[in-house]
Amino acid sequence: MPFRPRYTGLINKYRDRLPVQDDTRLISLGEGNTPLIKLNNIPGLLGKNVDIYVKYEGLNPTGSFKDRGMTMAVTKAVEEGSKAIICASTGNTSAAAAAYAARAGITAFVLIPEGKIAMGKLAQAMMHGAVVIQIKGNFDAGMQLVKEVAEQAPVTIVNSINPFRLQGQKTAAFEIVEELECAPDYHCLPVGNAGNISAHWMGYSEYRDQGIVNNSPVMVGYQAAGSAPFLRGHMVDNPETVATAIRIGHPQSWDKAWQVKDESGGWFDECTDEEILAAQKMLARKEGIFCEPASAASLAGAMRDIRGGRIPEGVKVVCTLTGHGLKDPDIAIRQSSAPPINVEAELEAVKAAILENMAS
Ligand code: AN7
Repeated sequence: MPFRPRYTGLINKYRDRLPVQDDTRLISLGEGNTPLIKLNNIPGLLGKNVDIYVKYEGLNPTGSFKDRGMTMAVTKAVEEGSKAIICASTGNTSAAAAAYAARAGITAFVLIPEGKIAMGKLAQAMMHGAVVIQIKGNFDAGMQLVKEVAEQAPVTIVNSINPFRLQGQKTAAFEIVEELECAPDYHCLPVGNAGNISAHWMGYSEYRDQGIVNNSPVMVGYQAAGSAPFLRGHMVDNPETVATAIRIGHPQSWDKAWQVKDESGGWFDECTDEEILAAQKMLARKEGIFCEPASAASLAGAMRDIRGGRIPEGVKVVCTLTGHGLKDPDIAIRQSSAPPINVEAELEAVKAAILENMAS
């Protein structure tokens, strides 16, 4: 047969490694199976001999890695008879919760910080029919409220404190190992609540402990400088960053993430907003890959550590690009160096614009 079985999502692919039964009704949108793209141009620009791969999680159904966790969380919520889910979110979790709830035919309540989530994410939550509750406070305040309200109302929390979320998200590590036929030497991620870095480490550890591979990566987490509790060593009360997805001062997976750092021999570091935006732009212009600002923190940090030698030459580095660039069109347009050229709809004017702008 020239045909392969249709890909039907990560729970079906990894069902023997996930907490589901044979007869569990799967709530899936075909998430996972995202490309691992080897960068062609950036290593040369750094003047270093390293293999950098990006795991393009922006190509999940709702445009971020959250879908990996949400397919599991909503599948289990429905299995347990829940009729409503709830989350606090900087945007991507709310988009994923809204979509998977729609798919399942249940209600999603999402608490978001007013004025601080990217336009694409708000559009998604609204379009999928979630009940969007904007609070006059940040993600951390929303998270606290969600925990309190879930004790008094029949709603299932689908933030990453829901253990099924991390189970789903660990499959990204499986995919990387399968493609590289080994674990990478270094794996760099942006860190907000630190759920994703913890989930990746679970996945890598599982494959290593079961002898599927004999190595596991050094895990490196990068935070935005204005929202960097792991660098400060304590919670941060008024986090700020252009990368609104990781504008989080009270990470929910605090202990887990420190354990990941220790067990993997890794580290945390911080990137300024300028470094994050520069990396986002470099990836878009030199490699043709568009990620959102938070995602670019992984590459911004990795590039700095490769230049400085903390990540040595001759190694394989994977950077997770957690969300798609289209999530946040405002930031992209605002920092674009080449605004559109306005001309009359005439041949001479278009020709002149082309000749003036030919790369020499
Ligand atoms: C693009 O949507 O917390 O360290 O509420 O959207 O696992 O929290 C988003 C987090 C990185 C950080 N990149 O991941 C939310 C939310 C993007 C993100 C992170 C987020 P964690």
